[in-house]
Amino acid sequence: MLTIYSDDHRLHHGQHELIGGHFMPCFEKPSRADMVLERLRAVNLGDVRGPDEHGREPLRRVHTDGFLNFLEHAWADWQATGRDHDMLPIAWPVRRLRQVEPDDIDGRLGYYSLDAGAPITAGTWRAITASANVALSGQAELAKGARGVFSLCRPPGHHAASDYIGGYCYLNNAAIAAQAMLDQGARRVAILDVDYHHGNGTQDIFYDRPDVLFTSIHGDPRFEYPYFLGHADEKGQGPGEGFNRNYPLASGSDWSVWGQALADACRLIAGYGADALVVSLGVDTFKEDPISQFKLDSPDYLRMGEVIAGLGLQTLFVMEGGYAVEEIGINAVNVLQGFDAATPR
Ligand code: OKP
Ligand code: ZN
Repeated sequence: MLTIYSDDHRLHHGQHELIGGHFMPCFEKPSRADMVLERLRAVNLGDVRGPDEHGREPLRRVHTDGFLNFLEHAWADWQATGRDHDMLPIAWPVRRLRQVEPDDIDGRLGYYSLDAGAPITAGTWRAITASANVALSGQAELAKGARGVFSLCRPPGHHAASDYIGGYCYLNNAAIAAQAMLDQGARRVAILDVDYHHGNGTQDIFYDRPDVLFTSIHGDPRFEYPYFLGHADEKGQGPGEGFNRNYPLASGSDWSVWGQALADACRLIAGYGADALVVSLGVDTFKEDPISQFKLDSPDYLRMGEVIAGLGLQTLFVMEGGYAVEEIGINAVNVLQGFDAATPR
């Protein structure tokens, strides 16, 4: 399987995140991508190439202009106030507050954020646009006929919606790639989000649309981040009703439970008649992940890839989470190897 990867991910390296009231070193760090790349090379999965530049248009198909302009200039606006440490928001427009973009940079940061989990740094814009280009270049390979492609995106994207960042995510790489497929002639695209956390951003972007089926298996939001989306009764709205499906699972879920949710999601995807599949590939479902509560083991990721391959769809794997850095390479690449092994050639 071909991998698309850019070294520019390194330009984004946040210092701290808030966990349980403490500032801790960011779990979402450059070594995550390094470990995946190292494993790809160790097992000779296939070629690795850099992304092509796809420009702003495919980003505008998913994100608002106000949001993109904010992200592009956020660091300069922050520096102009005399600060050169990471940007983190301090106030959010919650219930009954005005949903109006302020002028002040701290106000705008809160306006365009879900949480304080996505620091903006000097290199963030370049890293996140490179990450989106990695997804779009993978999509372009699928358009040329590839059966499966791996977009080794970093930073991840699935918590980012059309107009907010959060949870280590800025641009929604998977949504941008799915939208590009539709814009290039696909009629229906399915998204399978296997990251431990609910893909609230992706769900929100496509919630009222029938041309994207969003399915997600994740920690139950009653007990787990992102807390405010990802329940089983979220089925889509308007023309999108019936095209959203969540599988919130209990803490401690292992493959015996998780694999059943996967089988059911695949049943829905198969019945949907998709032209292509995007997998939001987080491996923070691993039993030793430092911020997650599922119990998948490394061999389970091989099975995950095999089951996904059984759909017989052209598939773009887009890297999302996974914070057990020592095993992130083995687990992510196991999915790709399982997929390749189960694909007739
Ligand atoms: C990003 B992705 C841990 C705090 C959680 C945000 C997690 C973002 C995960 N108790 N903070 O979905 O892997
Ligand atoms: Zn996650």
